[in-house]
Amino acid sequence: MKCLKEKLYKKIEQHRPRTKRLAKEYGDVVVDQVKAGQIIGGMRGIKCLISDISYLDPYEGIRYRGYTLPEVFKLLPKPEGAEMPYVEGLYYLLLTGDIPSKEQVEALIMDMNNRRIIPKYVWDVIDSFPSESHPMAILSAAVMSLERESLFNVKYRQGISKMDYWDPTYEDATNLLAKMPLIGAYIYNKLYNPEGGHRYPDPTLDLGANFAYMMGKDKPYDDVSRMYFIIHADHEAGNVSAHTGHLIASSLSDVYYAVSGMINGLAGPLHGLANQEVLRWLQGLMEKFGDNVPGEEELKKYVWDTLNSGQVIPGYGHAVLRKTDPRYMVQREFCLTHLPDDPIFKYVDALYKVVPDILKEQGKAKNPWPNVDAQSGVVQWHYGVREFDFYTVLFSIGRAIGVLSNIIWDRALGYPIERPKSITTDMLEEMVGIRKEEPEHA
Ligand code: HAX
Repeated sequence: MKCLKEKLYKKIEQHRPRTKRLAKEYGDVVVDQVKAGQIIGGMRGIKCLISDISYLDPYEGIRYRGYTLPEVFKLLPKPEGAEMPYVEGLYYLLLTGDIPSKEQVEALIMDMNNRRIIPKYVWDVIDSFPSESHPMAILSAAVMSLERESLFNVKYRQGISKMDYWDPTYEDATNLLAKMPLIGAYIYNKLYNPEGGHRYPDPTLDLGANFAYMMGKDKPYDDVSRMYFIIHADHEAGNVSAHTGHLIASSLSDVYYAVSGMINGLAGPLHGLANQEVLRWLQGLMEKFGDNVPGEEELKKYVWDTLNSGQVIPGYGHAVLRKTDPRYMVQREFCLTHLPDDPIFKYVDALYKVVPDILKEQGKAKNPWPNVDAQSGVVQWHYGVREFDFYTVLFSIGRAIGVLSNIIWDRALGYPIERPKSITTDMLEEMVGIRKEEPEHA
């Protein structure tokens, strides 16, 4: 794909002196300090990673290359008659920082369509899994199995210069991105639609429309897919999935290892799996009350019961955000337009009115507002994807766009292997001034 790759190379050449200058001339400037609470608290808030792909402001939410989500949805080119933009356009934006023209996106779509062929052994790997396996485990293994296709590894063994690492990484990343929707749809059909559900991709379609086609879903599921993959693409660099991908790739493991690891990190209920947990939690509520949303008091009781049993409210809270997640709002607006009477949407909306106040009253969660996962299952459910174990696979396809873009830039800017320092509890106690007690047996 000459056009995007050439543009990317120009951007890389422009950016390299900035990174070099920071490292050489400003390496000793202090930009943050680390508190003991951050060391035992999951490194929360420590400024120690760099990513130009996206930035997450606690009150404003995510910006991709400086653009808010509403701006991204407005500015990126769309297929004829579609409500949502091309996913491929987002990949272009994340890689270059520029909003592409429709022609540029169409050229990229054609290029990605040529990268969709999947070796038979990948289907065999997927087929070899028992049908009770979690789709995230299957996805991770399928991506891992593709590792033998890595061009980066071939070039590395041939002695490629460090300055050129980004090039085969771009090839690997774009190949993987083109293939992931096929793998995801194949997993869905294997697990939930085994009687003839599998469809080969249609080379005339863009990524979102092709995914809908392979899932066997009619319009507007193509727009749902585009929206879903775009909002999940990146959330700056410190979240578990993005950080895992970056960390693995920092040892020069190829993108297949990195994205498989990213998928494994996303599969935790505090992160990507929260979207399936939201549906599971909602079902408990709906089993009790059916399609008629109960009154506030009954909802409040259900929320308090969950909290009092020691569980978290899935889909609420965030490590960085301190307001309602704009990714939640994008989906809420879609629901208000397309499925205002959907019973689950009504539940989700009713909960939005009671959960934040309850979390505030409980006084533990730093952010009482809903995150992306509180809404995303609702949309999928409405359009017939009701096997909620599958939802995080959709998240993974979206998240791969950001993680892969970041890895290409990591290689282009020559970021080193990641290696923070750990200390022992004894050391930390000493650093904060805790005096050692006499051992009991002394
Ligand atoms: N329900 C109940 N309690 C919550 C809560 C929620 N939704 N969110 C936070 N808390 C609790 C924490 O468990 C913690 O309790 P303890 O002090 O007893 O350990 C306390 O409030 C302080 O936590 P915090 O600082 O506000 O939140 P963290 O940065 O530690 O964690 C999480 C952020 C997203 C993991 C957290 O808010 C949570 O568990 N939310 C529910 C699960 C969820 O929706 N995850 C998806 C997040 C978005 C995402 O990554 N998507 O992929």
